Amino acid sequence: MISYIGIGSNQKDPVKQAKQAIEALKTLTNSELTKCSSLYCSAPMGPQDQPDYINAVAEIKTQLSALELLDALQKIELDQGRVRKDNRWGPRTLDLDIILYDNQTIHNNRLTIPHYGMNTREFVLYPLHEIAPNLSLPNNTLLSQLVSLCDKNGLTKISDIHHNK
Ligand code: ROI
Repeated sequence: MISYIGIGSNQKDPVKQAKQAIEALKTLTNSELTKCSSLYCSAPMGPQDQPDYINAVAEIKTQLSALELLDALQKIELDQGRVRKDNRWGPRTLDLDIILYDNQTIHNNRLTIPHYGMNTREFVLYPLHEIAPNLSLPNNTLLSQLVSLCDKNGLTKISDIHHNK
């Protein structure tokens, strides 16, 4: 299966968190990291009294089921100091979301795939489009169509030159 993972952080050196998450994704069992977008800086969606976010999207090829993948991603979040509390819209050290899994639509108590917010979130659509320009969603919507309808809202690509890597 091909799956796309959204990466987000706005705490404790977000660039470092995002890079560390990408390294962790490379070590997922029965999986292979096949592509990764640039890192992007985005304005917070939700309460504005929190720092800007660093966002990216990774493509992985995996034999894990969607729920096994979710478990593995939540373990990475915890390893990187994620504290799950009442902060649904608040700052986080690391958020890893399954954006898409194969061409599947999944609804259960732990997962909604495609990710419910992806169609309107510039910090998901633009990085995803960078690595998968010809993608279509399970309902046959073209990603490029969603991107063309989505305001960038100040989203900027971070040039790695400034982050000595
Ligand atoms: N805002 C931005 N820009 N990026 C995120 O990854 C992000 N994640 C969240 C909320 C709080 C909705 N806002 C975000 O979970």
